Order: sequence, then structure tokens, then C-alpha cells
Amino acid sequence: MTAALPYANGLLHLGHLAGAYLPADIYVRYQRAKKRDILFLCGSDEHGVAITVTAEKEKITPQAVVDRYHSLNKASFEEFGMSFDNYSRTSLPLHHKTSQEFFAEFHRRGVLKEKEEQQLYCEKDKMFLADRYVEGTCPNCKYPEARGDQCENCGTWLNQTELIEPKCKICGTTPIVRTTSHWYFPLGQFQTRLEAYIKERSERDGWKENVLRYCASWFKEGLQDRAVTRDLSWGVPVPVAGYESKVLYVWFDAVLGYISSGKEWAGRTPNPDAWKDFWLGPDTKYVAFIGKDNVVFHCIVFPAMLMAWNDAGREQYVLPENVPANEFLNFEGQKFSKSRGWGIDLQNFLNHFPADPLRYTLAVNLPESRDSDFYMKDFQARTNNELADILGNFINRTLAFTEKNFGGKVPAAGTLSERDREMIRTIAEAPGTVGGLYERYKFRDGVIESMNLARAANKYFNDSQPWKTLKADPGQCATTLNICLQVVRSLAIIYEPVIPAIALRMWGTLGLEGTPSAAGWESAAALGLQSGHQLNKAEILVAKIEDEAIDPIVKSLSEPPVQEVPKQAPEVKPLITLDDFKKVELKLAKVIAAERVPKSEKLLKIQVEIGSEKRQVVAGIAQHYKPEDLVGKLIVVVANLQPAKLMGQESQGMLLAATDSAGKLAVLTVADSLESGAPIK
Ligand code: B3M
Ligand code: ZN
Repeated sequence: MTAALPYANGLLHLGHLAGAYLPADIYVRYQRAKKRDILFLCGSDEHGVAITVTAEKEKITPQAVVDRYHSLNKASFEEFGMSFDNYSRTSLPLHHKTSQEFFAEFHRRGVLKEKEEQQLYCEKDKMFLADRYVEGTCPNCKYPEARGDQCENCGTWLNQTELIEPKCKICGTTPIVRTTSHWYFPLGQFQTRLEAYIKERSERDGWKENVLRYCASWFKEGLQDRAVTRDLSWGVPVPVAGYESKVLYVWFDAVLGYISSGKEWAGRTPNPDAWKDFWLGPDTKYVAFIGKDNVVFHCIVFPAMLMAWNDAGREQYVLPENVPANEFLNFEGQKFSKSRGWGIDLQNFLNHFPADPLRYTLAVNLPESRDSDFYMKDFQARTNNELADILGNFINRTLAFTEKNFGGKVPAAGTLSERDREMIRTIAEAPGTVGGLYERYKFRDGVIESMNLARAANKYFNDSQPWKTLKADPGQCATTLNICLQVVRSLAIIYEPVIPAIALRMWGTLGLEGTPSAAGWESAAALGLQSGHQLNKAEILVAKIEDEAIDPIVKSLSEPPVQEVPKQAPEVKPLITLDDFKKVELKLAKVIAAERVPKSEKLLKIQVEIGSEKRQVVAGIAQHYKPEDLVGKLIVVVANLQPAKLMGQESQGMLLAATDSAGKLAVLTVADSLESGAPIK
């Protein structure tokens, strides 16, 4: 399974989740519970013009842009509960190698054609203006901000020389037309085979109507040759002489990112060839989850590339069995828009609310066949009225009743009434019903069906009136609670794909070992709890959301956005080894004297004692500390830093301090009285 590689050029928002990631994760978690052998791959898409444009705007390198968004998005995905087996990045050497292998193979076999073409060139910036580097009026709809490759307004793919009044995005001047050459992939030659492929797979696995409609319209227009190189410096270098100043077109390398992600995963297993069992396995079922704007690349371009590779008769890559693309999700009735600052990014959302209620609300609102909406008030209502009042309440009342009246042990069931049998049948049918919907990519219906099981269970509890039978018919009361507890266990298994954290807590409350998914999807149909089994204490599983938590968010959205990009995004550095770290000699030092450096606003000259040794350290902290405040403090210094001169003063080391995003600074100190000179590790 793969989910679209998000561009490492911005933060993930709820629309992305509804388009591809949540359905993918529900599907994968369900398949894992079915005990199928799953590999779930994703990663950051780190090339392309959009990233270099951001880098120029922020005056940083493209690598710094992708480092930032890769780590932020990866962390948000984790908190959201995405269960990827690997989350890779297309800037990795491994990925460059894979993409170059595909290009070189196609080049060598004469699959690709070289063409000369007219391109816009900016004489001031001395570069060809690929894609988004040029803007102008769309010849089709007259939208004034159409990009060089596509008009965002009417969706038309453009040849940049067709733009009316083109302008360079960097400097605003009018570019000239120059000749350049590029390699093209002959997509048109694959049209007949692609049509047959989609027909066969859609008959076999039931492709979604919306996806088939998009494909049909591409075929109707007729597939054209597509350039697979670009005049850019950021990307995968083209492995052909004469193309040193060019890179592979981002879409050519991005789809191959799924394969490199598999290779990276395999590299961490005992068998570095393990990726082949999936990508080259004749019995692999490959499902690619994406949003609707990516359909052409996953249903047409990528399969054609794989066909072209397979044509050599060596390794045979699997083609997507299905591409269940979703439509778009709107937020409070409007399209998500980064430029207009509309919507809420995933991390921001998770800073306010836990992931599972978000997963649940998105799941029941998935844009599976048409665009859908996410409203904060609906999020609150779904959390409170469904997750808390139906699911949470059923579990809570069942466990509390058992705790109070049966000492927290599963009571033994006695003779079954017709009503009991009916509930047991409902349990037995639930995994098949929900699973059948998931198999057909109907996640919304599957989640609604899951809630129906909790509804049925609540009704069964009410109808059975255990609070009355407790005295009047204790055997019946025990039977009722036994069955209710069995449902709690089944619910944990059935709900795991949607709300994994809550499901795990349900499992723990039941005092069960392992995880719901390890018990297996089918076992949700059974009465899996032994009588006499000891349960844990009931806890509140789903916290309700108060108006006060929702209203400020809705309100803040109607105000203009403060800052699109996190100002102090954590700087991400590559991993280091323990040996790298050990090169830094950190020691405890005691400040014995401090004074300002004359004519400097920032510098303090500090005398420290490091064991028996005395040293002078110059530090830029004068705006944060008075010299006398430091005397007597135990601070941390880098003892093996090359000496340096600052404003004519010798500094024989460096002290450690933290600075927050507001610019506040604090020197690291040690509270306990330790001897100076003590090594720090
Ligand atoms: N980077 C997904 C997106 O629209 C795009 C897909 C790549 S999948 C190979 O963010
Ligand atoms: Zn247009």
C-alpha cells in the first residue's frame, strides 16, 4: 500500500488526511488485522519548482525547506496515528539512484525521445523559467496568475510559451524565448495498453466512478508525449551527457519514491532484497491511495513507466490494482487555501485535540464520491454525541456495572433468551459487514456500520435492564453483562483501524494482553472473553469537547492569518553517531568573576574555574544577564573548543544557553552543588 508522497513544501492539513492518508491507514490497519502481509509506504516529495520558489522567498536552500517540512510532517503524521512501515524522502541518495536507473534504462532502450523546444528564459536571472517560475494570463480562461505548466483556475495544462504577457516570478521582467532540449516519455504509445489495464483492473477490483471518469477524459483527449527533464538545479540529476544543468521532472522521480521507500525499509530488515517480495511479487496486490488531483500520475503515468520497465522482460513490477482516489474536503464551507490562510493545519489541530476524534470525524465525512465538508461544530458533535455518548458510554456503563456488581470479573453466561441470541448474531455479523465495506474502499460506510454495533449494544443494555434483573433474575443479569463485555472486546477490534489509540485503551481496560489487531479481525465475531476473567478499572475513554475549546478556533479562522510558515521551525540536523557526540568535551564550570566587554552591547567576559584550571570565556549574553548575577553559578562549557578572539578578548571555551522563539535567553546551570570540572555526558 502506498499513500501519496506529500510535498515537503508546506504543512499537512485536514484536506490531505481526508483525501488519501486516513483512508489508507484505515485500510492498512484493517488488512493487518486480517493477518495479510502488508507493506505501507510513504515519504516526502522533496523536489520540484514549488520548493525552490519557497527557498528563494525565504532566502534559504531548498534542502533547508525540505528538511523543515519533512520533519514537521513526519511528526504530525505519527501523532495522527499513521502506521507507515516506512516514511522516506526523495532527496535521499538511494532515491536518486533508483530514479536515475529508470531514466537510464529508458534512455538506453530508446524508449525516450529527445526534442528541442522553445522555453521562456529570464536574461536577468540567467535561467530557463520552468513551471512555476513564470506566470501570465491563461490563454484559455484569461486567469491572470496562470503558471507555466498549468492554469490553477481552469486546470488546463499549458505550454509556457502560450501564456499571455509572461513574467519571471523571481524578478518580474518579461522573459525571452530560447531553445532548449528535453527528453520525453512517449505516453501516447501506451494509451491502448493503459485503457486495457484500467478496464481489467476496474472489473476485477471495482474502481471508483470518479477515478474512472478522470481517466476516461484523459484518454478521450488522447495521451501526449510528456517531458521528463527540466531546466532546474534542484532535483535528481539527469544521467546523460549534455544534461548537466538539468534534472528529472519531479513527477518522474516522485512516483518512483514509492519503490525507493520500499528499498529503504528493506535496508533495515535482515534481508535488503525484501522489497522485491512486494514490488516484484507476482501475487502482490498494490493499492495506491491519493487525492483526485494526482489521478493522472497514478493511473496513467506511473503504470506506463512500470510497463515500459517490464517490457525489457526482466524484473516485473506490479501495477496498481486499484487507485481509490478521494475528492476534496472543504473546511467550514470553503476550500483549504495556503495562500489565503484558510483552514487549519494538522499539527495545530493536534495541539488542541487528540487524534482519534479527528480521525473519526474525518472518516464519517470522507469525500469518497464528491467533495465534502469539515465543520468544527460537527467535530464537536461527533465527538460528544457519538464517540462519547454512544461508544464511550456503553463501555463505561458495562465496565462500571461489572465492577460494582460482579467484582470486576466477567460473569458466566447462563441460558440465552431470544434477545441475547439476537445480540450475539449482531456481534457475529459485524466484522464481516464492516470488513466487506473496507474491502470495497467504502470507509465512510464502514465507520458508520461500526458505530451501529455500539448503538445496538446500548439498546441491548437498555432492553435487558440489568439494574432490574440484578435482584429479580441474577442469572439473566450475568448473561447480559457477559454479552455486553463481549461486545466491548469486539468493538475494540472493529474500531482499531479508525480510532487506534482509543481501541488500545479499550483493550487494556478489558485486561487483555497484546493488541486488538493481533487478536485478528475475524475474532471480533466470537465471544472471546472467558468467564471469570479479571477486568481493569473503568476509565473515561473519550473526553467531551466543550464550546470553549471550539469557539476560539472558529473565531481565529475568520481573522487574517498571522504567519503562513512557522517562524522558528526547529532546525533539523542530520543524525550523528555517539562518537560524533563524544568529540565535544562538556564540563561543569564555576563562574568566579564576570564583567562587560568595553564598547560591546552583547559580550560578557567571564572568568571560570574548571576543576583546578582557570579560564576566560567570552559570551554574547550581556543583554540577558548582569555580570554579578552570574557569579557563583555552575554552568556548562565546551572545554575543547578552539580558542577565539571576540572584540579583542580571548575566549577559551563556550558556555551553553538556550534561546526561545521570542528571543529570550537562559544560560544552562546546574542546580545541585557539584564540583567544577565534572565531565558532562
Ligand atoms: N506530491 C502529492 C501532493 O499533492 C504529490 C504526490 C506525489 S505522489 C508520488 O502533495
Ligand atoms: Zn485558465
